Amino acid sequence: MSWLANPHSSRHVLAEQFRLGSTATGDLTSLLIAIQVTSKFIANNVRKARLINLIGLAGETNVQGEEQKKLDVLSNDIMVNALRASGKTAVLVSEELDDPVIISDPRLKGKYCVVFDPLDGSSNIDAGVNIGTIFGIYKVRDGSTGTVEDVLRPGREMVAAGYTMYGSSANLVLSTGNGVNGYTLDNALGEFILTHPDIKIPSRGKIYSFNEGNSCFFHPPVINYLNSIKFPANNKPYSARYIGSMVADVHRTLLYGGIFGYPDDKKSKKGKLRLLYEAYPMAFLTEQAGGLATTGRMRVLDVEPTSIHDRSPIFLGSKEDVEDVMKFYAEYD
Ligand code: AFP
Repeated sequence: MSWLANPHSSRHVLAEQFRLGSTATGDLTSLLIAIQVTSKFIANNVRKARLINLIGLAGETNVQGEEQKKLDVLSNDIMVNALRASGKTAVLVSEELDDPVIISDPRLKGKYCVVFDPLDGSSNIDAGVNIGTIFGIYKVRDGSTGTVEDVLRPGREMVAAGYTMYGSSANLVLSTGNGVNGYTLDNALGEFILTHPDIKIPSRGKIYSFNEGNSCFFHPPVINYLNSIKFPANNKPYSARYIGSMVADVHRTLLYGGIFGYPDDKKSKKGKLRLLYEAYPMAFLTEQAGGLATTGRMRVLDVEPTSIHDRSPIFLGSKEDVEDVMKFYAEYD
């Protein structure tokens, strides 16, 4: 098995770093190791949540107007504290915080910016459904001391992106721009083991993943696309799978192929999902795995953000499936 030759993910991350070029200093590796530690911490809390009374609301509302769960708040604190303490970051953006965190202490300031959703899919927590942490990493612009402008940049400028899914096991899926690797947390060793090297999405899948409960709001290209895969000429309709937890829906799409979509519609003018810390990292991983990610009209990674909590429509997955949905959009332009 491939992981026997290269058993520890931190060692694998180091190997990735060497491929980034001679100017690499190891800072990105250190930052990725800090993120791995936060994932272990959060995974541990998710597993024990019911037992240590972490299920339920924290009594606050986040910037999206959503009620925060205790685990959301705790996961956010873990991420902010660990990333600040890593000494490798300059700017942090979290789904749970209205404003970016600017690291001002010169002893802690680094050259990377991390955008993250500490616990995505948290409405599923109480039901024990898979949830996850999503993150994307930018390097501060040349000459910048670390401002919000360093993260108001298209996703194509990210230097790394990934997620950790907390399910029957904790799975870390990561790209530093050289393909995508998947790691599984071995609880006995306390290490993420490389179990899914060089993930590639099949060029076409058989599964679609949309919240069709919103169908009455969908625009014609989406309705027509969905009809084309549910009532196909060849009588082989796609299967529907929708968990409502982006990390889990994207994880399945990366491994099995098919398409995940959360479009804009008559009710949600820009869709629901957040650009910086949901759409960009997942689009980055999808492209690195050989798939595509589009808003319907343009590449997700080319969208220019205007604020840190921007939303964006997204369709991602197998290349041919995403091209199909783009054709339906092209008919309406
Ligand atoms: P929560 O964190 O509020 O559960 O939202 C999860 C999420 O942002 C994303 O993970 C899902 O793909 C999407 O929302 C599901 O949204 P719907 O419930 O509208 O289908």
